[in-house]
Amino acid sequence: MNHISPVIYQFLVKRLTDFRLFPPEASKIAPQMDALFFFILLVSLVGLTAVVLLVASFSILYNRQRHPVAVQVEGSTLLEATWTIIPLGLFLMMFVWGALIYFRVYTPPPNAMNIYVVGKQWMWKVEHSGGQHEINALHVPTGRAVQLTLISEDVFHSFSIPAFRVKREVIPGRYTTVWFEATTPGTYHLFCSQYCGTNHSQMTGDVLVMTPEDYRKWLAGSTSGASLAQNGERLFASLSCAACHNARPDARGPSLANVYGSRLTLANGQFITVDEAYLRQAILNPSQHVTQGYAPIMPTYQGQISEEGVIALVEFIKHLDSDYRIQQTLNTTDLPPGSEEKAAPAGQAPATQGRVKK
Ligand code: HEC
Ligand SMILES: [Cu+2]
Repeated sequence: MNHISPVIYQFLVKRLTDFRLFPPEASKIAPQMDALFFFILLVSLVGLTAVVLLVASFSILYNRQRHPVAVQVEGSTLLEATWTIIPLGLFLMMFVWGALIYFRVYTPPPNAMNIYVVGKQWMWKVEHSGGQHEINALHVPTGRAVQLTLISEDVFHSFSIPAFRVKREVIPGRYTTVWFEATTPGTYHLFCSQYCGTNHSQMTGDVLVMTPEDYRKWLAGSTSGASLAQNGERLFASLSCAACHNARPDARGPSLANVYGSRLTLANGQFITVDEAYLRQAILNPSQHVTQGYAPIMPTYQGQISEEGVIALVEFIKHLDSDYRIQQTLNTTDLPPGSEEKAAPAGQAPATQGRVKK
């Protein structure tokens, strides 16, 4: 080994000792995903071997020296049925198996803990609901379903954690979600897996999987003081949302308490279940879906709030379970002139037109 350069030698040693054909399996879905992968790989290899062997042996058995005159074979129903039905069965198996895993991957369990991820050229910004921020890092506990709500601030990205067998497009203007349950503490790679500009290859990070106790300690030690919902409450006040959403009987906008998860009737008669994506749309593009019983007077906030600001507002509205909270917010907001005399006595029933509770 003396005759190769020490740099190359070191490089080779490092590459070969760290070399893995496969990322570790660190999530609940990973072994299931791999089982399907290896099944497909096995079927492909068996198929490939059969084809190569047949081509090779036929070219020897039926070459021109042995068979100077070609014999026409008119067909065999049994043979044709066999090579149609067996592959069809195998492919249908792959399809059904794949579909089952697909539905599992894209349907987060209802009790999943939510973490927001904002992608931008060229970094990942992570927001925990406790207000912890991270850049190019994601801390998660083991044994708990974690849902990621992803959005891009600029171009298309793709969020990928190979050790979890998880990958999802990160799109500007729309929330996408993915979920996983980490099983093994450790540090894993996080990649942007879609070419997104010059420094795409640097859009990487670490996923730090911790035991629940360590995770709790990390959360406590990394808080910035205000939770996402509290930041949202501040924005709600400073953007004067409460001028209309103040839960008074004569309010111009609907009460937002408990709106998350409820079913709204829209002006066009459609029903819609309010989730994060709907709240985001309602703030940035209010004329798209107008709630029944209200005039389309809400201004758009497109371009005025960053994606992180929208996330904070969405979290605030998600956690809003009583009108009391908004009225508190209201007291800290400068009301437009003339709205004071509209103040309703405390305890007044909130405006809940057009809303059906789930
Ligand atoms: C000028 C009054 C006005 C202001 C200011 C206003 N809204 Fe609205 N908002 C409305 C009205 C009216 C509706 C119902 C009609 C519709 O859907 O557009 C509404 C609907 C919504 C909805 C959909 C939920 C539902 O029950 O219909 C959300 C979420 C929302 N607003 C959030 C906000 C936030 C956050 C702000 C501040 C950034 C804000 N609004 C500022 C008037 C307002
Ligand atoms: Cu990217």
